[in-house]
Amino acid sequence: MTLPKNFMWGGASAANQYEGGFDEGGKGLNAIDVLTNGSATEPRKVTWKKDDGETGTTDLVWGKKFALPKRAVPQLVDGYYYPSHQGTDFYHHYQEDIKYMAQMGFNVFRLSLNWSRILSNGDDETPNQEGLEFYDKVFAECAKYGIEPLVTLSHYETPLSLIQRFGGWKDRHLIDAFTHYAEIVMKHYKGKVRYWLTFNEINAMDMAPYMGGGLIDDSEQNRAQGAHNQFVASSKVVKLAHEIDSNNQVGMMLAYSALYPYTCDPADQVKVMQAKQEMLFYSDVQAGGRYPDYRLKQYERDGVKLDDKPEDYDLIKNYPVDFLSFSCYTSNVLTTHHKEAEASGNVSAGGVVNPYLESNAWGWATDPDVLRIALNDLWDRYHKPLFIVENGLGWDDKLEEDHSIHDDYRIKYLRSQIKSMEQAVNIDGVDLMGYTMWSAIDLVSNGTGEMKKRYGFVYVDRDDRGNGSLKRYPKDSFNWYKKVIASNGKDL
Ligand code: BGP
Repeated sequence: MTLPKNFMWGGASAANQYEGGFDEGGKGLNAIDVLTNGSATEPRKVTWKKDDGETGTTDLVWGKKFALPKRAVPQLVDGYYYPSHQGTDFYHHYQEDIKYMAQMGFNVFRLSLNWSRILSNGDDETPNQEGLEFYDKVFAECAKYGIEPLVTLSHYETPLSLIQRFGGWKDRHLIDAFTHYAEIVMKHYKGKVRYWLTFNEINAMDMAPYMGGGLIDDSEQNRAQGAHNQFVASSKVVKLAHEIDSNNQVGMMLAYSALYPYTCDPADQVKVMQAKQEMLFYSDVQAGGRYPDYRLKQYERDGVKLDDKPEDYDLIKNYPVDFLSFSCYTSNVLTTHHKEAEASGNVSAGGVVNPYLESNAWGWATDPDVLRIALNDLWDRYHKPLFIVENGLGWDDKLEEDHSIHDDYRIKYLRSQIKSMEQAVNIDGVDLMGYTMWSAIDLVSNGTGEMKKRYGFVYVDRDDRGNGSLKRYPKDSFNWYKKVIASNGKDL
């Protein structure tokens, strides 16, 4: 099977995991710059200070309650290792890296702009010229090879100053700050960038609100307000983008995971239904243009009161996103029969395990049908063009003495994923714009801050503590992907 002629093939990245140069070129700090490294068993931590000088850390675990102690403000604290400070140094390697992407045949490269590189406090009146120039150079390099940039405006990179002064996205000030930032970059990069994403994995506001919204207290009230403010900001940016350049297309970005009931007990099905509502609330608003009833009822039950304005809802209705992008790595299993699952050996630290699938060392299962399921689900619900902007396999790759990396497991994984995506397009008729594998080049893991959870087609010599030459070495998957792109998905 092949894909439509204009299909976009490429890879993805995020500034906070990839760029490094955290204090170079006038960049201010962002949320992730004060996040320590963790591991498969040890959580990452946000470091903070109080005004009386006391310092401390708070664990950040996806899906778990997160709140800093009273009067604690996220800040750098001596003695901790912060992986984002170096990333894998795209800041100094962008020419080499984009050349590798061109060699694989990419026609799209997903990257995020580091908001605090452009506006160091997030809401400064005038932009940092050096910051703008860095991305000018990056986009010029992309243009040289005919690679279209797909730009995420905010990939967990809320400027730290906005967190310190406003408590993150729970404050409506961030709507104005974000719109101001978007206007600056959309005007500056007009003609160079056409594809934009507003917030990476916007439903992170529920699962990891510090990541998604710079929230330092994830009460339901704050998460609801943070989501609302991002919806309004996103619609304002869609409006603005179309006014600035009619060629602009703006997408939302959702973290999607297929959800399966462990048993055929209807109670398990209801559990899946509710978890799906939680996930799709964000796309129901951003693609559907209105708050879904299940969420309004929930707010009513829980006494959540939004700080909103009537015009917010007009914006949400009139400026939905042009397309819907999503990340999808795996599927998850839910059940009300936990004991049964445990007795059958189908429970691990990460939850219920799918006995039909194999997993990597971090417990992420390889599901050969997940993309077809995801694509059909989203297409049926919204009928908007779709874009897979993250899909990939984290592995502790080994660099051999001759500098080769034999990542046949990654090739096997990607083969199954691409097959599944092609079935959705060719058998089911889904409108899919493109596919950007996570990640083009190795970078720091978001969840653990580790370097050894590698995803790239190109290996970067750097370890979990930042030691290494930062030299790049193409893996076996590099040549495999090149062949896939050259045959437009036929030669798997
Ligand atoms: C998504 C993020 C990415 C990326 C990916 C892999 O949630 O958008 O930033 O890191 O997951 O996750 P991890 O790095 O935790 O393996």
